[in-house]
Amino acid sequence: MSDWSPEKTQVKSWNEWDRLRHVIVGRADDCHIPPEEPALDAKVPEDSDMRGQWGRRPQETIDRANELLDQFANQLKARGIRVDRPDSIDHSKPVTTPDFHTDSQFGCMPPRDVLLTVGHEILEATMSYRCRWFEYLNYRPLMQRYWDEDPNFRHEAAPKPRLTDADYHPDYLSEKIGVEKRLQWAAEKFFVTTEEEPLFDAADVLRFGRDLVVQHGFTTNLKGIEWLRRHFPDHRVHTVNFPGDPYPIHIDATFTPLRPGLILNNPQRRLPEDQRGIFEKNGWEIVDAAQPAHNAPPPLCYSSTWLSMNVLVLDPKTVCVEKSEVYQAEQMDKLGMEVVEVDLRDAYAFGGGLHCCTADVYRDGDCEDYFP
Ligand code: ABU
Repeated sequence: MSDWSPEKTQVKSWNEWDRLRHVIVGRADDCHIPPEEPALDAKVPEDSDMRGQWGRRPQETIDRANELLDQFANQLKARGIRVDRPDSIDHSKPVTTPDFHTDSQFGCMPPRDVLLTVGHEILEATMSYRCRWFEYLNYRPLMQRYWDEDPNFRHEAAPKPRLTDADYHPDYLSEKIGVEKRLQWAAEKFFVTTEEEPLFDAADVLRFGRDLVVQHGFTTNLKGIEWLRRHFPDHRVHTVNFPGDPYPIHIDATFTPLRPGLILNNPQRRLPEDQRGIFEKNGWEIVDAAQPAHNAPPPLCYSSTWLSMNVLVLDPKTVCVEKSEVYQAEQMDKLGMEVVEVDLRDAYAFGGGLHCCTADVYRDGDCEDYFP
């Protein structure tokens, strides 16, 4: 039985697949390519067109991305889903703290990176890029509204990190590391971020009711995962890593739960055998995701071609898939999902795909134990 009412604001979401009723969709407004900084540089492939560039993104690309994001928001609304949008701050402003300075910020297209909804709580992540230190401000008007309108809403913020040079391994600062070396380091769990202080991005966390599955990689360190464990004492927190990814940030183009019992896994970034225990013991199937339809990401894009599997599940039988990702759509169909096609590829460069550009506010369902 759902207690959802469109007239009443309620924050509640325990997993990635129960029926979606209320969601935030990002905006491309004033999005910038930020100047060089350690954690961001480590993510940009050595042959990428992003290397050496920074500044406000061209207006025509911002307009096109906003057109697609507005269209996606309207598709969701037409299905009866309530949609809220952030209020963009001025991303051209520098970020200066007593510990660091960077000349511009990033944007507010991927709310999933910053906001982690667990039950009645929305938690603002620490973030691990200096240019994203103030990104939560884009969402504060929404958080204030939810606070005023929902007496059960818990608005939380993780401790802001200092992000001094001690947070980053200098080994990653060379431009010519090479993919082989990066893969070796990823397999050894040697990432760009150190264990100086807790760091995590919200998009490294997947919610499975009582269990949270968290990727250890460039944007989330072990102290960040330990912080989440202490912050959510009623949850079990599981650390995972995916050795086949030379640029490991964010779990949502790697491991995608579709419904209870079924997860898509990126075939280039398979979950190691020794981390599959809870899924196997409980009869969950982990299947290889279909190949992306594209050989390369669009221009000036941080993400990989695996945004093909960065889908938004609307309910356990319905999933939004990017329109050009025909192989992914075909696989979803075979897995018994109704596919909603969404045109978003021209917005990928602004911070990701359909999962990235959204953040849950309300899904039906309660906190279940899927791994008893
Ligand atoms: N934010 C999702 C990006 C992950 C990837 O580049 O594969």
